[in-house]
Amino acid sequence: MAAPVLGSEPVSDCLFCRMVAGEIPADVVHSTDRVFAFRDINPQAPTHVLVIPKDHHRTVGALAAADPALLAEVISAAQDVARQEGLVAGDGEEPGFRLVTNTGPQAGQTVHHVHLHVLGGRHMNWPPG
Ligand code: D5M
Repeated sequence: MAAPVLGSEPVSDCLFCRMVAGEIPADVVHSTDRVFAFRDINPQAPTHVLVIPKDHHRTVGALAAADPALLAEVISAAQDVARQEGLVAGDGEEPGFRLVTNTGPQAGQTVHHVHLHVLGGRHMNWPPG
């Protein structure tokens, strides 16, 4: 049996672990054995989906260090969600989407379970606020 990956156990007071466990409702758009995606409760664009690993890792850097294959699955799922939402080239007149992962307080990370924001459906400004 493989050794458990440090930091991957569900955390009882983690909002996103509780959503994965079905204890808190989620508007789920995509789910696999290891990845979960649901609509953001406070959308910042016509499409705003959060893509997370089901395992608990605090940040994208922690996930990359502990389980790089899982990080690749999360990014691949984000691409699947974008395609599903009509944001990939060929699906619409002006397709495109942005992937954001806030890391740490200065970047505005409020939930300490790594998540990719998939944002699309409107023009995005640069630099971001
Ligand atoms: O992003 C954390 C995001 O999590 C933020 O955009 C709101 C979202 N959020 C918080 N609670 C919920 C629930 N219950 N459902 C869906 N989305 C939620 P961050 O980058 O950490 O600021």
